[in-house]
Amino acid sequence: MEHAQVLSALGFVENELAGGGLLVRSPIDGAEVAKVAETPSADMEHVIARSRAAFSKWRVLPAPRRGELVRLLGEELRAAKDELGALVTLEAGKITSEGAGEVQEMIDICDFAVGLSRQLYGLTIASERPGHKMSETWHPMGPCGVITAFNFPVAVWSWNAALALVCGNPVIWKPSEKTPLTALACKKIFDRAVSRFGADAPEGLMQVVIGGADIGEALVTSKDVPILSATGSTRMGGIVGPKVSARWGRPILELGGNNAMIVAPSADLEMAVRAIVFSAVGTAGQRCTSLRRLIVHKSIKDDLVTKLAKAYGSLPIGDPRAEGTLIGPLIDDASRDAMQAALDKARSEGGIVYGGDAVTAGVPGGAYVAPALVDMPGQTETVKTETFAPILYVMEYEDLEQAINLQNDVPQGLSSCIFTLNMREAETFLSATGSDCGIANVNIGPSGAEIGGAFGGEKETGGGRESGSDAWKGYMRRQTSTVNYSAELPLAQGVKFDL
Ligand code: UN1
Repeated sequence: MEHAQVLSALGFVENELAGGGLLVRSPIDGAEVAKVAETPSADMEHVIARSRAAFSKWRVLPAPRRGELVRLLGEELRAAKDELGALVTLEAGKITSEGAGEVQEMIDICDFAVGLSRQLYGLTIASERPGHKMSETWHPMGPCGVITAFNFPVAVWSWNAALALVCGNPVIWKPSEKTPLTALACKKIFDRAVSRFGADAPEGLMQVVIGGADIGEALVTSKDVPILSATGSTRMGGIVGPKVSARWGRPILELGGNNAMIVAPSADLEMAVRAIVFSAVGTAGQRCTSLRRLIVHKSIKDDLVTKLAKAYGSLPIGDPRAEGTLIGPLIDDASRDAMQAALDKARSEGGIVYGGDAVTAGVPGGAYVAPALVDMPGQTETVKTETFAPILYVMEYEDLEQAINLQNDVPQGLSSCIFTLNMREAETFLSATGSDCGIANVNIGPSGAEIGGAFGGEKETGGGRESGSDAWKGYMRRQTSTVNYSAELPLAQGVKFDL
């Protein structure tokens, strides 16, 4: 689909995306797609006040009723899947199947959140005092700020928004400046769900704010935004996290990854090669879960590298809209330059680089690159640094303990995996002495997680959890209640305090 077609299919009208101060270019060919109006930073105070007013109404609706809005959102997303996927392709450069897959991830989290809206369970707890009952209840918190990155421009919002909304919290979303259109399209889709839902949805329940650091700063520093979920670089999280904590807000951080795969001697190499290629070069290496380090047993390293080099040699790079393309463009020229700089640095550290060149791929104007395989003599400084591009560093190991140490010896802790048919190795990798990451897989790659599990990681990845499992608890406050239904007033711990 052409730009104009995609935008009008999503309900944008002529001139709606003209004349604003934020220029949007498609990474596919550098063409100007829109000029989006930015939110004046002076408006942020009103945005936050609107969100607080929405909170006072939204929190008293029963959670299953709140879930109904998210159910309708899921329906609207199903109806708009092709168009929104196409806009993700246009604005973020993902291949068509990955654009659609990202929207499917949104639909999945909506389904999950609808079920969750009837399962915001607390505990009952045995009291040590006679005639007493203890329990805990989960309550809404207030406005939830969501700051997202360009690489999953819509799914990450939906993980946060679907949970926040069923948990009783309004949402204020600041998308990446590189991908405002997909956010505005989601707002339109959300508004369609709201109009079907009816008047129970307060005005300002989900707001999108467009702009740069000053807009983000308003969310980060406002005491009226108790939850701030931010996805992006470790550098960004290092600024945002302490500021939110300093005002006693709750940060949910999902930052850098430097994800590894250990390939053991017993591994099914054909399967490993497929998993490696998808996770290292899919999304042009721009997932936070992308595979960046390969730790291969020395007995199979040559064989695996030969197979990989062969697979890398025939990868279709080009226009992400074209059928058969597997690698689209990087988001911009700065990313391509950062990739080239990382490869130069790896060379200076003794790395042997295969591929990695900038290519035109038949589409002038985009930052296209051939993915790089880099044979490294060890885990150097460059290998320990996340570069958001398709670079795969290959290292060898002799025993599993050494492999696990290498896997863990980086500042980041998002995702990890092992390919092995040896049950002892697999279970060791998943044990307390194994991977130190938030995600640890066996015989699948580190990327492409389903929404049912909690998503996030340790160390410089920030420690936050989003999406499935009980990540919803991060969006609510827990209240412990003790009720005395006796006619006595015994104190806990046997304390006597008789008047
Ligand atoms: C991200 O790159 O920020 O596991 C999120 C995955 C996707 C989400 C990635 N489900 O690769």
